[in-house]
Amino acid sequence: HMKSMVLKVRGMTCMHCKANVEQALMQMSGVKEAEVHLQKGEVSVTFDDAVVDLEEIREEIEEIGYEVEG
Ligand code: 9UX
Repeated sequence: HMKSMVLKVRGMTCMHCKANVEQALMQMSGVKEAEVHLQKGEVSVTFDDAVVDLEEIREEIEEIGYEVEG
């Protein structure tokens, strides 16, 4: 079923960072929504947990150069 999470992510400082993270996540199968809030250093993601899991989402964010907290 659909699940929404907010991740704390370090290193997102400009509009390109925002677009990079949102586009990388939106390209993953199972991800329905991804939105970066730069000032808060947060990524909101909505995904189908039958298709993709949080660990894969974390790995994708780290792969493109940002650091997921926790
Ligand atoms: Mo902006 Mo983000 O120049 O990694 S793309 S800082």
